[in-house]
Amino acid sequence: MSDVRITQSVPERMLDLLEAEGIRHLFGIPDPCFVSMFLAAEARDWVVIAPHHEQAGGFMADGLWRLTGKPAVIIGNEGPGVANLVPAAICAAKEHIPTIFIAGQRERVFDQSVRRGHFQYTPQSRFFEAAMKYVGVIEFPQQVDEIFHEAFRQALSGNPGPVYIEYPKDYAFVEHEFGPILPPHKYRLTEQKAADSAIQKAVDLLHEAQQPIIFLGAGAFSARAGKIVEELVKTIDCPVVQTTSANGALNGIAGRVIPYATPVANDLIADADVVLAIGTEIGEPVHFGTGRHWAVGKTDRKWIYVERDPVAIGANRPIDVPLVGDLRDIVPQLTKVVAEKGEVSRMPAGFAEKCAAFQAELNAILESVPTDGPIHPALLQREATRQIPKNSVVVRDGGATQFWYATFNQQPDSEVIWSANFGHLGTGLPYAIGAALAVGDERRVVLVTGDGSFMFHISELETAVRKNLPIVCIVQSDYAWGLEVCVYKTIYGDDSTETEARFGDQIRFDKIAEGFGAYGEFVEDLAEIGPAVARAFASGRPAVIQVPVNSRIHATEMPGIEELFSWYGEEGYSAAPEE
Ligand SMILES: Cc1ncc(C[n+]2csc(CCOP(=O)(O)OP(=O)(O)O)c2C)c(N)n1
Repeated sequence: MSDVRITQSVPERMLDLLEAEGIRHLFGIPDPCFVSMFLAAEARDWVVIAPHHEQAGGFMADGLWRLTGKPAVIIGNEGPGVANLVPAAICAAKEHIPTIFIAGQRERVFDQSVRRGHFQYTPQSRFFEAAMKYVGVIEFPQQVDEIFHEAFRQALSGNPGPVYIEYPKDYAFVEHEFGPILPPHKYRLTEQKAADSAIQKAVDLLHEAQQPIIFLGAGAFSARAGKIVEELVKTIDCPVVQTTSANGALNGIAGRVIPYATPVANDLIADADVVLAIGTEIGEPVHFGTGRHWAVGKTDRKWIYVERDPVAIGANRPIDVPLVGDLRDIVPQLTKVVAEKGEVSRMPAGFAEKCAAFQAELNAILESVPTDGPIHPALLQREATRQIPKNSVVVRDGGATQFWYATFNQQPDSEVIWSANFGHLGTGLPYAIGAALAVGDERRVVLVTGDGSFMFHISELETAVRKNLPIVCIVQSDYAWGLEVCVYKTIYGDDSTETEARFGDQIRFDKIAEGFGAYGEFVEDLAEIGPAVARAFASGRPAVIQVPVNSRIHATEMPGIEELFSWYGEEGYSAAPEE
């Protein structure tokens, strides 16, 4: 090993260690622990982004990861700033996001202090222990490298997840003599192929199958593995059923990809005798691969599972061929061996016609809904999403709104992100900011959100304005926690009191947007939705289009709500463990 020694400040060292992992963004609010780090980052041409709430900053880091496949960093100020990070930590853990949380802390002398009542001091690392894959507290400068290396090792090995590093103010301006900066492959696993024998077994199964399908989840999306998965799909020549968190991961193989829980996907699953699952937990929203749609047709179908975490194998359902490792390495392995076996087309007859028939059914619904009175949510989604440029990133947030978007979206050629595992409302605008930082001027970012969710972090509109991120926000406004209105009505009937589920109907998001320096429009006329959304894109600024909708229909006629209810019932959990 090189014995080069580098004398540098601890914050500079932390930046070097982050840079070694390809990180060039810092989310966080400045404070004495971090001001020197922020200045040093800017001097290196990093992008420093101060959110208005640390929790939102954590969500921004999440959005950046999903669109780049590189971990991102959120910083919290000693005491309350760190406390505000806890919800983002829990969400990142559930969503498997390897965000690096760096927490400022008061000087180490307070740790063992007998006297009580130190301002902004609390032994804060313990609050993160349950959520984090690793909690590392820097006691001395000479530990900085090993703690950062362990953090990246843990965050990015197995199933990704968040880590916490605490850094005391003692070292904000201290210099230390460090060794050379190591590249990631020297301190963590950066490549993980599956055993050749397992690949062979999987390929044999695929080769013998009558109707194989690929079942694709979020892992393929955030691993940015679209192109290599497309190669595999073309080589096996089979259809893909994708979960809602893989939407848009594949965009070069039109006509082969279908969302889970649609009639076409249900038929495919019923006929499938081999499932190749990639980048999915096979969790509750997909009925653990055993309940509901999986309980129909060839239920003795074989499962091949590409998964990084060895202890996930067999946990949710029995697996015939586990392929343990990084899907970015395993997918090309599979493609190569499948290709060597020779091509056999496995696209089911009539697949394209079935997809077209399903689309025609949805179009017929759109033609049949009322066009007078308050705007029908399906028509809002049709009119607004028609304006979304191809190859955009769409962020979903809200409850009922998400069902309307998912069913009536007219721009299938978008990557879609949302908090699909945790269902954490308020992630939308921050995710959109992270996504916009990732895609830069190349692509547009659109937020489709319910109004309640939008208000969690509405102040981040100012962040979008400050950072010139022209995110277009389409707010489906029912002036209520719509999905909760649905719950009240389902349990207590149509005339029930919906205690605290409704807001005042005077809220004007367009004016709030203008107040932050963004573009805003309030649209009550169906014919004006499209032009207003087009003007929002053309403004080149962050923009908010608020469309009040028929609040009764919004909350009571959601398409696909039975899928959500099915997760909790007989078709979900209780059907899971046995084959
Ligand atoms: C942080 C958080 N708080 C509460 C909930 C429970 N919840 C799920 S949907 C929903 C209503 C969402 O309302 P809104 O954002 O207005 O969207 P809509 O349902 O009207 O489309 C609530 C409160 C949640 N998922 N996340």
